[in-house]
Formats: sequence, C-alpha cells, structure tokens
Amino acid sequence: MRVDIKDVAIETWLLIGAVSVTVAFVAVALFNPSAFDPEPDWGVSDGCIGGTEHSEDAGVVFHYHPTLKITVDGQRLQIPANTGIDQSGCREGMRWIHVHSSSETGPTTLHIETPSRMNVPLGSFFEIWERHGSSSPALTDDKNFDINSNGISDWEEYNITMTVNGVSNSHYESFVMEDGDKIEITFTSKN
Ligand SMILES: [Ca+2]
Repeated sequence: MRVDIKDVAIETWLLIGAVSVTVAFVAVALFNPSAFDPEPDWGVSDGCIGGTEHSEDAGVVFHYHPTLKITVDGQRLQIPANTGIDQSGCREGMRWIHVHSSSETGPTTLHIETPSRMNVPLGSFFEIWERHGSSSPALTDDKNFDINSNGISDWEEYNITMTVNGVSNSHYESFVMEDGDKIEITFTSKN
C-alpha cells in the first residue's frame, strides 16, 4: 500500500493538534480545577416566591433538596424551622432557599426552588439566614462565613472543614449545591 507523504503530514499535524488540546485541557484541570467550576449565582438570596412585595410570581421550575449540618465547637448549630419564610423583603413569601422543618440532631433539609436552572451557592443560604434575626449566622460582605454574627470573617476565628457526601470539599461559601448533597460544616475555635 502506497501512502502519500502529504497525507501523512496532515494526519500527523491533526494528531499533534488533538494531543496538544488534550494536554492543555488536562493541565488546566490539574493546576486550576476551579476553571471548570460553575459560577455561583449570588443574586439568588434575593429571590422570593410569592409574597406581598414581589407581585411577579415566577413559576418554580427547579425544586431540589440538599441537607446541611453545622457543628460549632462540638455543638450542633440548629437551623431554625421556617428560615427564609415570611422574612423581611419577602413578606408572606418564601426565599428561593428556605427551611420548613428543623432538626436538632440530624441534618436540616434546604428547599431550593428557582424559576430556572441556577448555580445556588451555599453562602447564599447564610445571607438568607442572616435576615432571620440579629443573632442569626451571617455572611460577611466579602462572602465569608460569619457563624457568630460578629462581622468578622470566621476564617480568622475558626478552623473550618466541610464535607459534601462525606468527601472533603474546599469550595465552602461558593459551593454550588445539587439535589441530595449532604453538606456538613465544622467550625472549631482557633483559641
Ligand atoms: Ca465571625
């Protein structure tokens, strides 16, 4: 079989091109894995289903349920029932992330209901929780946990670990929640 030199050259260049693209893709994935992470939609914490202050009642299309369990210095931090329901800015309505029933011992189910597919970050639930009351856990303006609501980033005050479905996760506040995710965060005072 006679193989044309020119054809071989083209195929070789195509192969080199394909390998280069693959190598570049793998390199980015290895050295900058966050490049492929979904961009969190931070605006979700302002979303409101129904309510007297939001007349446009966008139909809920996506409805899913991760769970959240928080431990602070060995003590379970209970997420109150009805967090995100009938709160300031969303009277008689529900935030796109809210809680119905609470659990003292087990994980608490977060109800995420959005009008379209959105990348709902864990931190946006803390923004919603903050509006529950003055002593509620919060998120600082620069999107850091503030579990003790003192305006100081918890990263300065606590060692923080997080697992999702039992696997260590380093996205923390920016973690985009999916259905069935079992999120556990542990805060341990540094002093
Ligand atoms: Ca703090």
